Amino acid sequence: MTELILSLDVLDRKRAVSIAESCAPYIDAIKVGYPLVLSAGLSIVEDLADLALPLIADFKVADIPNTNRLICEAVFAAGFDAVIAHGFVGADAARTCVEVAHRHSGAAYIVAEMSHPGATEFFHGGVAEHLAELAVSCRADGIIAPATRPDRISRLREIVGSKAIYSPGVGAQGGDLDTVARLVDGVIVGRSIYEAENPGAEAERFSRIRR
Ligand code: 3DU
Repeated sequence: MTELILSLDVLDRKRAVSIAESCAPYIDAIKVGYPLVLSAGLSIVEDLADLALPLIADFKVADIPNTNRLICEAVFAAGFDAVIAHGFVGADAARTCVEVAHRHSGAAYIVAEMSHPGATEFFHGGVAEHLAELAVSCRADGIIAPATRPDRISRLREIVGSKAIYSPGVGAQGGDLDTVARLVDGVIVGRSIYEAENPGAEAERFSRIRR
């Protein structure tokens, strides 16, 4: 089963909770990032907790090991179940995120390659492969790989094996749901669902990948 993860990048707390509630039956997790946390505060986690879905903190943590540790401690103390971190800061810094996550019985995912057009400026020449190897050696639970470049997902799968691959970029960024769903453990979808007139109905449509 391929998971469907809702990327809840809306700024209004009430709207966020209402969208999450209507999508809840059709999704496997909710990804919360800076847009929502900076607008609504970390306490949004408490509002979403009633839905009993895993909450992923997409803070793309990218600092020195000590600061990464402090950030990840705050993430798990707030009630998140997983964190997304960058690997380009080096194995020591990325490993710190993984260690904090595992100490809290949570998960940590490393960004291997991003999905937007500009990502190719730096993610080329083996960089993403290196980051995927780093994720494996740091014992991360998985990687983030681009739905907009399915060939790259296949290449990174060769490196991470059975570790999870979660993939943003379907819909609004142009990635094709069915193509990507066959390659990954979870598809991350934001605008195509939360900007829809009926987000719950749209989430249900996307949830065909869970069957
Ligand atoms: O494009 P969407 O609206 O479906 O949202 C995708 C989400 O995934 C959004 O939160 C974005 O910040 C995140 N993301 C990427 O889109 C691409 C990446 O490489 C990593 C995260």
